[in-house]
Amino acid sequence: MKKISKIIFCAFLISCGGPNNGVEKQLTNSNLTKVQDAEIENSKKEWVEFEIRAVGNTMSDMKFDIENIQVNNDSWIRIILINEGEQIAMKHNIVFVNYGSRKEVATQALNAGPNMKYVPNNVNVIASSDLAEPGETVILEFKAPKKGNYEYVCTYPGHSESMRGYFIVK
Ligand SMILES: [Cu+2]
Repeated sequence: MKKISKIIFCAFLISCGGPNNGVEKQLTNSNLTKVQDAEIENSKKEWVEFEIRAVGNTMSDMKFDIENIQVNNDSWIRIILINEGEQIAMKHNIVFVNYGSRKEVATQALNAGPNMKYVPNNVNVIASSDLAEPGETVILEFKAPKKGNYEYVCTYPGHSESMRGYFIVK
């Protein structure tokens, strides 16, 4: 157990470009190759990043500040969701769903509840973030689905009608 945790820790240091004087020696060759392969694989990905702010402090003025996103179908998407809300009811997530399934997913989210972070098991869900408390930032990374039209929505109870946007994969 001790050895495994050491290897994981070393891999973490290397992948972060942190101080690694001598730690390579503690990695087996195959582990080192895996780390390098992962880095090469990662550098080949075409990442597109969006900073989306959840703004507003009431049920009537809360919204995402970006309501339209377009990406190419081979891209990897990084969503940085910044919750600028200050009120306790301003808990937000961002859930990407198939076009037309927003209401269905949001309704099921009520039953999914806090243990499932208000994200139901539904085939229409493509990717979903953690819940961001007021003032928090969460990051969601996923590979673009096939070309087509999609939507995104905050599935926290009562938010799905005003907190939403369109996601287009070209
Ligand atoms: Cu919300």
